[in-house]
Amino acid sequence: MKIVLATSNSHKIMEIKDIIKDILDKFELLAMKFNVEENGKTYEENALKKAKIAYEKTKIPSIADDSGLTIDALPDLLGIKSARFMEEKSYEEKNMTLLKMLRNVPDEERTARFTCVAVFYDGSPHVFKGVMEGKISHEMRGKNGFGYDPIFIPEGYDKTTAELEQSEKNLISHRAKAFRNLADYLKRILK
Ligand code: ITT
Repeated sequence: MKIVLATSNSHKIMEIKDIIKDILDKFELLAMKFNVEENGKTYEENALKKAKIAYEKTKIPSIADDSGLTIDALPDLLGIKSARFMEEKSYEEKNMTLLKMLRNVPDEERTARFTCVAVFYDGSPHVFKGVMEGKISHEMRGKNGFGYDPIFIPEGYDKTTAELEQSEKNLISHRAKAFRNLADYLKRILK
């Protein structure tokens, strides 16, 4: 059996393959890019749109995720618009800008969370959600991961997710939580 992983983000592909590695021998995972306008109002709408377009184009059951960072002190700035914030700029510039905006915000008000909604679409949608709570750091730290990882400190840690090894991030991340549930579902239907 083949399953399409619809994403244009190579970091996501690496993370997802690692998270679901124990079931990767059960099917062939084909990572593919599709042009999708992400204009939904929720992560779920966008993830469903990506997975559905992939399924309609390939006729193969398809997986997609939509994800983002919510910073409580900057409501509405990122969230489902996370990929489009300062779109033409590098993540170094985006992260620096966010840190500047939060310059005078004390630790207890720097709360934030990453959310991921993963959808498996095979003619009908199967939806899995994961959240990782944390706070925004005072400076950029670490080279691993991608996107906003250098400024996000998960709850219970003193390192950013860019300072964690991929395997550590994949134990606790929003994407790991969503995709572990998706993998459990696939295990059941592929039996
Ligand atoms: P696809 O839609 O093609 O999968 P994308 O990068 O556009 O790729 P999203 O629409 O889900 O993905 O946008 C999510 C953005 O949120 C992503 O580009 C990052 O800026 C941020 N983000 C999501 N998960 C993240 C993570 O684990 N670490 C750091 N940043 C993350």
